[in-house]
Amino acid sequence: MTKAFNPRGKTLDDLAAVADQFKPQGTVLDIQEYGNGNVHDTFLVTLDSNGEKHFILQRINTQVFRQPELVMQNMRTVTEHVLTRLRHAPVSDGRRWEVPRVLVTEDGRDHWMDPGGSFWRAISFIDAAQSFDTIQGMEHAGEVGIALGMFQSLISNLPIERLADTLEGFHITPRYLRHFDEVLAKSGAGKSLEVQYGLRFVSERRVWAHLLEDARAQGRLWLRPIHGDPKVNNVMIDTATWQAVAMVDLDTVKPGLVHYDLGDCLRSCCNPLGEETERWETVCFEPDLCRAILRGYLSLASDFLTENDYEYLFDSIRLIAFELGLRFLTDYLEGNVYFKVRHPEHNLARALVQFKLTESIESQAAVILAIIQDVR
Ligand code: GN1
Ligand code: MG
Repeated sequence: MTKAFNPRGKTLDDLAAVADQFKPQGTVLDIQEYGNGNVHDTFLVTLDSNGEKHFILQRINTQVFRQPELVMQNMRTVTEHVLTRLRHAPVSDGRRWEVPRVLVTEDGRDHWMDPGGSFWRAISFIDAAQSFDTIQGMEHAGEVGIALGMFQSLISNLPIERLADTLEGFHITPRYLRHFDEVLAKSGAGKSLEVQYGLRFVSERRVWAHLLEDARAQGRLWLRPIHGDPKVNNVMIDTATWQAVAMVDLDTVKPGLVHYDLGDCLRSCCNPLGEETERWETVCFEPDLCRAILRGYLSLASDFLTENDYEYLFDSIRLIAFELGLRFLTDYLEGNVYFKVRHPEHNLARALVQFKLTESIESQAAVILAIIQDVR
């Protein structure tokens, strides 16, 4: 996971000075860029310490999260809620379950603004655990499902009024469609064959793409606290037991439909080639992985799911894959203003992966629906 050091305009000394704001229990030995996040800049800080040897340092992308203070507020609300709950009722099967903690500055603040106006925060590191960018097999899939079920069930009694909406429109597919139309109207002529395929793909599904929001408007589905980004590499796996031990990346914890979470988790995990593959033509959705994830998930989530929730499960898998493809394609057409890219065509390639995955989900609808029936 750790990549070669790339300070993004900051020297190691600059970053160490930022890290020092968060009262590390020891001297900073090393700072490396960490993980594959598409939005923030993330670093792993290593300390010379007898206590915790690592923590995560992040520069928040304030172009995406316009009110980063609210992101931190939500994160504190959620972690405190979960820790209190776990103190009163520890996880029943004795599994290790951890919650990333927000680290504070000398004066007790949950972030630090550098003189250039960048918003920095620090989060504890989940030790003796690792995450993977692609699914490693059936057992891993089952553990990812358990992690999502555990996370949602631990926050299921947190009133949504206590969570701010930190990213308006997040996972509201009709809003992404509207934005796509605006961007398309402004973009020039001369579209490559891949872009034409993408445009056709979107236009053939736009009426259907309203269905989750319609169900919400009709009162068939309702808002609950959700993770918002439960993709495969946000689940930490214990390196000794191979059990899931934590869900990280709590930026998008906010009120939403649990369907966004489940759809996102399944579109991420059931694509064994991963969302960054260059072999987009061969991307497919693996139903056996879907079964393993749903089994793990429902072992904890079946208590709070309703009949209507089940009714929209298949569509949510299809929809979130489609939606992410739409978001990547829009960003490509807009000039890569949202997701970080390594080359100009990166977001187009990512969009094609999600569209191929959507096609694979559609062509296996009967199989996936049967699995949903089966695991209930
Ligand atoms: C973004 O930054 P990262 O990798 O945690 C995005 C998710 C996407 C994901 C796709 C706030 O998450 O919605 O599913 O990329 N987060 C935001 O990899 O837009
Ligand atoms: Mg994220």
